[in-house]
Amino acid sequence: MMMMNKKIKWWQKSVVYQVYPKSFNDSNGDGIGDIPGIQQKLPYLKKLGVDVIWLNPIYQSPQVDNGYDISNYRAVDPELGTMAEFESLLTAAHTQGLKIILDLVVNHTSDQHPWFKAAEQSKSDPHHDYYIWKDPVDGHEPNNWGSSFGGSTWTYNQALGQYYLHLFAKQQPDLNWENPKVRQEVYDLMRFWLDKGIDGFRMDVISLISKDPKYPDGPVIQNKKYGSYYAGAANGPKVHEYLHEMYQQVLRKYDIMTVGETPHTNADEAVLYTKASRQELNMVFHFDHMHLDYGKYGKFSDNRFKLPDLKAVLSRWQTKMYDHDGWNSLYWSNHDQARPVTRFGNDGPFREKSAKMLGVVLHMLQGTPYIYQGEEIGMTNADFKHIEDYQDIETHNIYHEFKQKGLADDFIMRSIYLKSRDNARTPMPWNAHQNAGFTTGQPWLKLNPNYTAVNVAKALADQQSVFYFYQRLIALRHQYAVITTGKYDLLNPDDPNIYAYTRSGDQQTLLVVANFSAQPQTYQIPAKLSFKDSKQLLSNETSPKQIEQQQIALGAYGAVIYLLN
Ligand code: TEU
Ligand code: CA
Repeated sequence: MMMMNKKIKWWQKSVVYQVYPKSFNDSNGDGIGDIPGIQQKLPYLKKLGVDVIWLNPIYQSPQVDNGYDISNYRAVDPELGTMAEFESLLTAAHTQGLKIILDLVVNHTSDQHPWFKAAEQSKSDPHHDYYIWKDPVDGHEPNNWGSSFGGSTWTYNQALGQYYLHLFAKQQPDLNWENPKVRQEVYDLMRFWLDKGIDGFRMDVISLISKDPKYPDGPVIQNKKYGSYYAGAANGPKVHEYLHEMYQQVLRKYDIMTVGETPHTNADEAVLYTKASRQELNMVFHFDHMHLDYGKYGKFSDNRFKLPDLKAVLSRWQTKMYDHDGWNSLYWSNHDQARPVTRFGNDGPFREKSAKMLGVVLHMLQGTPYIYQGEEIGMTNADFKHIEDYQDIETHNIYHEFKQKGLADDFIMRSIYLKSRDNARTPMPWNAHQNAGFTTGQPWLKLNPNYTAVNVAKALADQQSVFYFYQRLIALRHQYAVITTGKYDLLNPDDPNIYAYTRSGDQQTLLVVANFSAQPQTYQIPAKLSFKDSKQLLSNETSPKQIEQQQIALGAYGAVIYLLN
């Protein structure tokens, strides 16, 4: 209803492809993916049919957190290329009809950023107040907050006699958004990139930029040494004021898209970020479906999600955004998450089939879909046997934390296999040759050992591959307006195996039915759903699935999309 009498924005009709530059394609044999490497692969992305490319941080960085620790916002990291190479990539992308959005990481900088270097020199340096410093309380940290990567969020500076705040690693000090000079610095650097012609930003942990001035202790969950910082840092008192100011001063002047990464934000809060009339962001990434398999130690667990919970989460967001003129971003994974076939599908005998099924479920929802590199060929988690094979700071920290707790090695390595961010970061397998065609040198992170079976060359040579199925899903979105504008209705909240929903527009209704189990299932279409004809638009089954007597029979991980009239 909301959408129909409104002009649809380009980013509402777009599909985004996320490129993790370090792991995409290495053009110069140093083992690290780079910007010219991305440019070489633009025809591949064009063939897939996506509209927008999101690049993880490409800025100068000591790489403590793979580019999320920035030491110069106006320079390209030499490992990834030069500014001239970035400009060439942007021009080439635009020439081919692809847009590029960059990652904006402004909750924190690197501790090697000149602002922080100056801030550490003295309390009277004007840059001191660019960061968040607190005096000790009774000789201790000002509160109990624990950092996302383990340990306290506070690090003591002996010379100054003060603690500084870092919600992530200690090399990632948080910026003080209360200081208007900091905000102006941020707006300036945004203009620097927007004036080069980029098409928008993905904003890292933007829900965390405004801290509760009381810095209250956070709740301590079972088995944790530190309290959570979320209560005092997520969706803080001024976050909407800051984003509206950013909109007024910067965003509204450009035809761009913005997507905020917003940990610890529920659907009600997301309306405040994305409702068009509030003039903040276009959409946000929430984590509700990513939390369904958390366990007693948080993210690192060997739990598996339950389908009714997944349906409840996705349905809540679909309805909330539709009813309140917000907009969804849709994703199964990204550079911080496990591979979807392993996590939500079946990476054994039904790898390709379940990858396609997951594609159906996500791509027929309302919102802007994001495809994380490798998802379009059904990449799986990397089963590394040794902790030394992992590179990620979060993985190493959790390994030591779990060891100290005395947890069993089996559980530690299994939860790392299931959840490590490196699952998503293994280099892109382009072919079955040495180093999967990713590099002629030594890859910075090991390849997924299954690259001879799961790679791009193989997918491109097989008309039945996940790649061509994703290509069809993207084409459907471009063809049928109902996928962008239709109203969403969940048909079967409690069914533990099947996810069935409709998208209804003025003229057309889509029916999507997907089997999340390895057993055949029959879905009974509810009587209230009346239609004269049904046309199958796409299925991952080999033979077409007819609707007979209001029933649809699906094989293991089968999925089907019908157009009902
Ligand atoms: O991630 C923010 C975030 O919420 C993380 O805590 C995320 O939940 C975690 O990585 C999951 O294990 C963003 C970036 O996407 C991530 O790569 C960065 O490390 C982080 O911010 C700090 O910039
Ligand atoms: Ca390189």
